[in-house]
Amino acid sequence: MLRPQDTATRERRPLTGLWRFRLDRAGEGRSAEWFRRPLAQAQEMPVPASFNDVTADPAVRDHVGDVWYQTTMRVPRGWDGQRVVLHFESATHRATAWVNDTEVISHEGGYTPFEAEVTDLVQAGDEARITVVVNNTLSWQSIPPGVVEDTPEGKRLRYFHDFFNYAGIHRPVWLYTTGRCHLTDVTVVTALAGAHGSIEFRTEVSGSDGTDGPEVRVVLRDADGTEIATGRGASGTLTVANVHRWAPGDGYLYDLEIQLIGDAGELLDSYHQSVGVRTVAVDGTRFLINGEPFYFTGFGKHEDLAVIGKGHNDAFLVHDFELLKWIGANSFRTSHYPYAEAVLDYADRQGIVVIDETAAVGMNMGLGGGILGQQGYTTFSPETINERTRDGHAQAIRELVARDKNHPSVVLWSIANEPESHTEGAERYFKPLFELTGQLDPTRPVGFVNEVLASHGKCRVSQFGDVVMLNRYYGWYLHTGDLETAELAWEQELKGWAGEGKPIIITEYGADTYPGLHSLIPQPWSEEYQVELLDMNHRVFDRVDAVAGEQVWAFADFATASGIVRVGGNKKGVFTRDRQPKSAAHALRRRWRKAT
Ligand code: GCB
Repeated sequence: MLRPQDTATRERRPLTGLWRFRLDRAGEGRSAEWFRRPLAQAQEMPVPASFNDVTADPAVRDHVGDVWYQTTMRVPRGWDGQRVVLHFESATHRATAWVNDTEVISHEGGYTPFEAEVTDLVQAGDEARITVVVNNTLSWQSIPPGVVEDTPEGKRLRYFHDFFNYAGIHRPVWLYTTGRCHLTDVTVVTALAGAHGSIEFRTEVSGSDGTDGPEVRVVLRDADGTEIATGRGASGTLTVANVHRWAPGDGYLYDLEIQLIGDAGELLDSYHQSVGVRTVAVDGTRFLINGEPFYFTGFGKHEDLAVIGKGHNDAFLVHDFELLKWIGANSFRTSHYPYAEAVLDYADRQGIVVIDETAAVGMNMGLGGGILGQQGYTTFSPETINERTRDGHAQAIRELVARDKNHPSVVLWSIANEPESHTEGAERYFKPLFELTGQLDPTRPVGFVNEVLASHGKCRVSQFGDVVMLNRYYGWYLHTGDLETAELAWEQELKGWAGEGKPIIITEYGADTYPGLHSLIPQPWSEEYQVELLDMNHRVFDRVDAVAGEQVWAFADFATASGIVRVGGNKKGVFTRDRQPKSAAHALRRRWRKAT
């Protein structure tokens, strides 16, 4: 699925702003067909945003079930004769949409796009009513999983991941046009040979009359807009002499314009694909970008902001990347779900490296939101996470790769965060998912993020990965407050992993830290302890050659479900939720800026 664009042949209108909104407390909206008329008893709700924290009403924040959104839009008069598509960048965790009285699409999964052609349902110059029911319930078959428990006070949603279950229309919604004959997909794969680069492209087209289809032409322009190569045919390879490589810290992009040309030479479609020419490979314990060893520095992040929750916000997008640069980070992981596409576009342009993760988080009944503790269920079983879950997980991987395959910033797929991975059930569950990811994208390494219950020697899933990704809380959940013991134990485990001969990326390490809390002899929760814990980790990493990267948990403090180990959310941020630095930010800046 291509992102909506304004081009010589395409036009798009955002459906952002205030929509009508209503909780469906009794779950009656679908049978009462609320989409047929203006939403009654509605309040206004911003799109994009999570709905949870916008109002002052706990019933909204903690609602479990359906919520309804509705807007109207006047279809531009000039769109007569065009193919019209309704496109959602995401709706969390599932949604069904109607245009006027007609259902047009349903989609499962909270962080990937979906769209429906609505040409026959709208009229250029007329208003169209767009209604969406969004559902935030999690089940054993959803990605991520969760359980709805019926209590005398109503439905309560229990989930096993450590961030608040924000929901709603988190990203922009678009109405856009194409001609009848249009491009439906493009894939680019780049390679380097000395000073030359090559761009292999493959296109897919729909809606053409003839058996031959339209002629496909491609034009490659450099960042100044100068044409440097052209090609013809649905697929092919372009060569770029003296290529300007995409590299960490140098987000140089070429523009590949794909044109569809009709029999009479008319332009049927034009679409622009950014291309960063770079290679990614794993060589023993080294992670290579453009053939050179790359060491990840940075964070696991969240899409998480006061009031707007997981809603995408351009000001914070730019600000967060400014902070990454300020601190000397060269990368981040989209923990624990695919982020808004605008984030990946920006990472491409900024030369920031991304580990791209699915929403498969919390598949581990030995943990509770990163914290050791039994959840009272069996992780993999016919009644819990089962083959149907795996089908959904496979679909989540397909949608992630389809969406993000052309981003040069994305160098590694993470297909799950901290699932149970020491059991036979886990091995059976994950093997086909690794195979699938490798087939979908043979150009990028694949991994998953391991947790300590499957420490070295116990994990039965890491055998399938190209890299080892470890989340470890030595000095926090393990050996709390005793950094000396933590250091020894951590080094011992890490040296075990190093023997596997794969690059090791430490995808999480850190300590909850209450900003402003100080202690002369560093104690857990103080700013000093966070600094010392990170220092201890760095000493260990620097002694193990196979370590190819360090990403601190977390970039910023974030909201979680309430619990006795969370103080107004998870406080492992190096920045506060409003992006002010804790002492650790300055310490990391000294380490990472020196290294680069
Ligand atoms: C983890 C999880 C992350 C949690 C973190 C913590 O291992 O991957 O989602 O937030 O630990 O702080 O406990």
